[in-house]
Amino acid sequence: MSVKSSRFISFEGGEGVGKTTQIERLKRHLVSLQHEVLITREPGGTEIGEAIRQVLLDKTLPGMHQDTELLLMFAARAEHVQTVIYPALADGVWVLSDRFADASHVYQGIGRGVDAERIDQLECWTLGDFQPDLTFLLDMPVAAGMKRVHTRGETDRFETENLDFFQRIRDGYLSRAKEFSERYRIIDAEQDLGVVTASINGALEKWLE
Ligand code: Z5A
Repeated sequence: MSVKSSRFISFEGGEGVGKTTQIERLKRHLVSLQHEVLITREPGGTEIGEAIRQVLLDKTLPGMHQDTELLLMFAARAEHVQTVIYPALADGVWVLSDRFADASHVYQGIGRGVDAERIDQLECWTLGDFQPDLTFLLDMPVAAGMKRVHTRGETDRFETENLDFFQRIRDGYLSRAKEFSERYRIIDAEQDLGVVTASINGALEKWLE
């Protein structure tokens, strides 16, 4: 794949950390710098991926086996990279994704307890060595993030999990950020909206230097 000046940036973190809000703000910033930008998300980002997302988030379908959950995440991802992400990057478009493969390592691996080797195998099959160029981990205490989500109202199948699960997710992301520190930037997501945005823009500028 020949990539022009494009970059692939993912946003990760637990519940209610502000990924969706900040990704829109980063897009505005990048557009002001004359970049062409595509926002996408996982699970989702394609017609097939969005249909898979509905199944994955449906809380009237409790008790989904962890292997099924993992395979559906990677099925949606295969469609996403092949039909949206790779073509956009090849066209010189910056791609900002609300979650990517790190989420499978953390939610299905550390959260659900799926064997890490299985996740690595699926990742190798569907992505080869393709990774985000940069990953923003929006980090904040679990209870504060859940409070934000619950004031929003309706919850999905994941959001019905307990505090222990989400603490494992937070810890899992922090240890992944440490392991892949060259591409991860940890952002304190508990700060005011504008401060979080400034931290992200500042980290991006440094990364681009
Ligand atoms: N999942 C998985 O298990 N495996 C995988 O491989 C993948 C995903 C890819 C769907 O993800 C679920 O899929 C997710 C992981 C799993 N599990 N859950 N739950 P999602 O990204 O669609 O759902 P989410 O993580 O729950 O996102 P969210 O709840 O929409 O949160 P967010 O996008 O990070 O936050 P937000 O919508 O921007 O903000 C939440 C609220 O807080 C909103 O009212 C904002 O106005 C407010 N907010 C945001 N920032 C601030 C600040 N700084 N101060 C005050 N208030 C703020």
